[in-house]
Amino acid sequence: MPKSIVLTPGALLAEDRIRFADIPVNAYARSIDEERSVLTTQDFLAIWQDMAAIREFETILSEIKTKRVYRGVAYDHLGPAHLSIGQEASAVGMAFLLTPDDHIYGSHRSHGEILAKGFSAIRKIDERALVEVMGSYRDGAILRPLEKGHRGSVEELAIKFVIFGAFSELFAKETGFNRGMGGSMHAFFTPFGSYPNNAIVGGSGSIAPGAALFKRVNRKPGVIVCNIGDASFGCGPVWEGMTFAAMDQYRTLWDPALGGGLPIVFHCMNNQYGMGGQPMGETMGCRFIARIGAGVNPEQLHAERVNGYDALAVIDAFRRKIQLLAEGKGPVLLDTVTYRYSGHSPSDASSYRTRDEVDQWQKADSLLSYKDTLVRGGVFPEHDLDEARAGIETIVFEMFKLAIDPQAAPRIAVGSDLVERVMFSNGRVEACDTRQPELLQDWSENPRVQQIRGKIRTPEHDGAPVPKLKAFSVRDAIFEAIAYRFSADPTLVAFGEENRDWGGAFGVYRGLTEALPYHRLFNSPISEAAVVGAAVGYAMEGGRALAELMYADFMGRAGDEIFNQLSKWQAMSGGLLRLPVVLRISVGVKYGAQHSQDWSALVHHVPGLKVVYPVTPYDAKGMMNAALVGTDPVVFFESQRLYDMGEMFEAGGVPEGWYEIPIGEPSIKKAGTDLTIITFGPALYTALAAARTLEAQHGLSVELVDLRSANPLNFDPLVESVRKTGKVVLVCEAVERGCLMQSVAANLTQLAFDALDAPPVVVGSRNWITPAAELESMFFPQPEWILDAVHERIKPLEGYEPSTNQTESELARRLKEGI
Ligand SMILES: Cc1ncc(C[n+]2csc(CCOP(=O)(O)OP(=O)(O)O)c2C)c(N)n1
Ligand SMILES: [Mg+2]
Repeated sequence: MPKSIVLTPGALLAEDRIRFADIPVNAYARSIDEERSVLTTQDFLAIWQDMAAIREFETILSEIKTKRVYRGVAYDHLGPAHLSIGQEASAVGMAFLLTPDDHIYGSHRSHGEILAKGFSAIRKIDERALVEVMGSYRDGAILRPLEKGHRGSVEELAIKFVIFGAFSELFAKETGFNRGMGGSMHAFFTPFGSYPNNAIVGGSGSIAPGAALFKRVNRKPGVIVCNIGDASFGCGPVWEGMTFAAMDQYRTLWDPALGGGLPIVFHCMNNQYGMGGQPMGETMGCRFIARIGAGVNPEQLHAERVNGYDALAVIDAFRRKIQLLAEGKGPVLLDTVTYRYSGHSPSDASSYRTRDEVDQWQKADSLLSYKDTLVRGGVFPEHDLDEARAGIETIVFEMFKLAIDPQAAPRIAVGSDLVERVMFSNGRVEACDTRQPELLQDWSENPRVQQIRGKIRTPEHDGAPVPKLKAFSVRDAIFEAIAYRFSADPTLVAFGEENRDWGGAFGVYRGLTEALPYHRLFNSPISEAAVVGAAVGYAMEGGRALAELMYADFMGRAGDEIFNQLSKWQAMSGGLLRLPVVLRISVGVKYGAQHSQDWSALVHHVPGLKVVYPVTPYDAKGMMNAALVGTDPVVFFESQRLYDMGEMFEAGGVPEGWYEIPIGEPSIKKAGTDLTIITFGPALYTALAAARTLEAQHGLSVELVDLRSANPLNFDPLVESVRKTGKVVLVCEAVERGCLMQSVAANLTQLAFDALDAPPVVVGSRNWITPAAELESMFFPQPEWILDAVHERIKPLEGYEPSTNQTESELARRLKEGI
């Protein structure tokens, strides 16, 4: 809570009443003559053509999915096709006024939106720039097949480009916008302002606010539109995204020069259904999605419900809403009423609605009614409109044929390493923008920096171990790396719960509050999904984000954002997006079952994430430095047990200046010849204690290796160590079943089987809930567990009496019982 906003009982306990304003429903009532004052004849025609193009695009897909042929052309499309036949007016109305600087994020049903956005952008970009965009995009890979035989204008070529790029993407062709790596539900084309569409219902709800944040923080022109369905408003992350976007602080605490509230429209493509569930009347209770705005902020998100069967009504609403965003009055919620006649997907038997209902909407079809409006209004004779529609339909059909042509639009060869290459970007970027980073003070004046200056960075001082209070700690190390990066990269922002005045839940950010303006370090709502989602959106737009989850246990709250969004977008974009996001996750102790779990195994299992867990000040600083100049998403675990830990291993101490520790390189903390102990996380210190006993009392020379990284991971030093010792124990604090060490053990068995005297032994926490602080020694691996495991399963220690049961039969029993 910022001290500048004072809360008094006098004000808060006074009698009052919460008032709501009316939310307009289908209030549009402009005549065609009134529209003529803001739209040109060309505009009216463009709206018509865009709707017709989308209708034809989706009709072709519908026919080939259900009949495998369209107008005599056969094609078997294996992937999904969530069609939006019936929704064209809402897509075109949404996109019509947007410029290429305005970015749309969408859903699994967004073909119409990316086409509409592309067509709209083409009309706002001059010919030279269009040629440049198409020619440079992936070195002309999409453009080349189109140029042959094209005789029309550059604008027509660009229209073909959009349709061909979209069809190709759906059909997993190399000529797709995203090289076929995204497909129907994820396709997008950033140069025309369409950004990722999301197969996770409501997925864009938490991501798009991060994109809007990027616009504000970096003073970029344009607005963000988050196109999601009506049923998506039942998703928690969508609510979190709206809450994040509507935080008071943008207007109460941030520099007004940034522009105020986030420039985002949550745009409900309200087609009345989920798959078959009906939000209105069945699965939700709000009746109108627009009502939700009233619960979010006093402005009620400027919510409005508009007739999405009338493109002109939607355009009118967007014109007014974009103006509000420009005035800093965002965010906005727009509830656009539409209907899809097509099934949810080709397997949809429409068992949830009557034929009569569909017929009524088809009679009210937006193309028919729009045509009628234009003809009656004397804008165009019917014949001209029919001709224009036939013309665009021909182009769509031609582009379909080109996209299924294996010569013009090849698929990546089976055996290609493309997917492998796009999993990580492996880049290095010092600064994501050229402007001066904003800081409120010189670091030399910063109280935290001054405090750190007096600390001892080496394992020993004057021949004695360094007392805890004087030691340069893991907490200081992470702070130092982050503080440096804030001076280097102007786009870097950090946010999460209790990040600012509190100094981060565990004090890592103490000192940053004085140094950074609000927009570079801020408290988020308790919305883990929005914290991670916004970091993803911020990075998609070109910035670098540092997000924080207070406890690893809360990863579940941001599950989709970590497992499906942060991890996958680099690859699903075909390598076009980079996601420089560092997600700091603190692993708890002493707080029991829901606050003390090491969930590193979950993220290790998910492709597309770099995962690290440094536990010494030297490693923590060097790896945070590496993570914050890289271009990949990094999950950065930190142990609450170790924030105060000083350096114990690096004789030269922790450098004050810049250095990097490459992600993926294990560290040999102590050399030895008889036994290898590999650790991950705080188990390093447990293993060190065990190693000392093994050496002192049993004459075993122990090599101690800290993985530091879970993924990527260079196995060479591990194999080398095991080849030398022939024996290996792997220790971590995650529950033993399914932990990272099981996977490392299995790989070592593959890679060094011939050198092993015994199978690798994994010592993890018990397969239980984490018990109370007083009982933790029953749960987390203790040094004696390691000795017992060595004695029972690797090499009997002479005269040794184990104190716990680490035998194979006990392992089998536990596995059988599931505990
Ligand atoms: C998180 C998640 N839950 C469920 C699904 C399966 N699913 C796909 S589309 C859909 C309905 C979505 O309805 P809505 O948000 O209204 O969008 P529409 O399909 O109507 O465009 C469902 C349940 C999913 N893809 N993601
Ligand atoms: Mg819907």
